[in-house]
Amino acid sequence: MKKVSLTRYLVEEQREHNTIPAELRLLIEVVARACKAISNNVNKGALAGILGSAGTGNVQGEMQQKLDVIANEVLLEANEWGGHLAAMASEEMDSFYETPNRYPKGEYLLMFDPLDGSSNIDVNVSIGTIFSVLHMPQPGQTVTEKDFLQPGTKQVAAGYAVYGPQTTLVLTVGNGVQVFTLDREAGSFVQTASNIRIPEDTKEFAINMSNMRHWAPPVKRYIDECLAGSEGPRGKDFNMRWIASMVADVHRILTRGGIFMYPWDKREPGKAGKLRLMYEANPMSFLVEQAGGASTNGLQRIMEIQPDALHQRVAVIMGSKNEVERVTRYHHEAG
Ligand code: AHM
Ligand code: MG
Repeated sequence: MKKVSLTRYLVEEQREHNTIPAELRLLIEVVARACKAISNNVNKGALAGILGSAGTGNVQGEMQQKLDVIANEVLLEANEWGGHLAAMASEEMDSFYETPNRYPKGEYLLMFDPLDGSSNIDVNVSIGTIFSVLHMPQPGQTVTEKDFLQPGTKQVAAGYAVYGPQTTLVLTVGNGVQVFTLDREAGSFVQTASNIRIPEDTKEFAINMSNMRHWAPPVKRYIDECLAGSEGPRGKDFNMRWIASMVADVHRILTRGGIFMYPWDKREPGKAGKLRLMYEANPMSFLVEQAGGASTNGLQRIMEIQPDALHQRVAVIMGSKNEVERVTRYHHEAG
């Protein structure tokens, strides 16, 4: 079987489908290289002194881990000089980072959650990096926050790396979802699955059950029906998984199906959920939809939401199409 590296995939994809201009190819390769560096840090763990708290808080008031800060710096440094980016925005930075004047400015905007699943870093459970790419609306102009506030349908590429038993990079440029595994000896990502598809039906759900008392009635109804098993209205037994790293939970769903939910929660009504639209929900929705799944906030397709702030939060329901449509229908029925 021929070994297709990430570089070869990007070159051939451009040749055949014209979806990856040279600047975008450079951008994706640089992000992949940064993920390799983060993966090396993750692997060393305590040996490199990278575990534990950084002693600082981020813009959302969450405590930062050392690895949150390291991963953010690795991504910024890797991407600032290549000439492919106008600016970057990150879950770990208050405002966006414009390409410094000493470097040429490119036509893309990059957004990332540098280290997703921070609560799992110190306990040696899978974590990851999520990224999303947009066009800069007017390349050459000074960047403003408004330039980033484009709906997810405008993404030109999105992906994530999951640092688990293997380091895996999952990518879409709008033409299916491709999976690459890091070959540590060769030092490169090698394609290990192509055009993956999420089964439309599932018997597996992922939600943090400890928040049950705070959920809205449609979410409670859906989970109650799953829990009732073969005796209940669904007529089948469901299994539950919750890794508490969105990358790892969504990776499982892309691999074997399932539904992932981080719903709206009545504790913080104004916030609409825990996960971030620009750094987590949009890129993951793009991947899930490209693999034949669906993704909504309970009422509308996540990728059609017009963002009004960089750090905006959103309720997330994504995965196997028929299940996501069911939960969305329950929301509409509840008015
Ligand atoms: P993070 O980006 O700060 O790590 O937060 C996002 C994570 C998701 O990966 C995961 O699905 C969720 O938070 C877990 O939250 P909880 O600890 O409430 O289960
Ligand atoms: Mg995250």
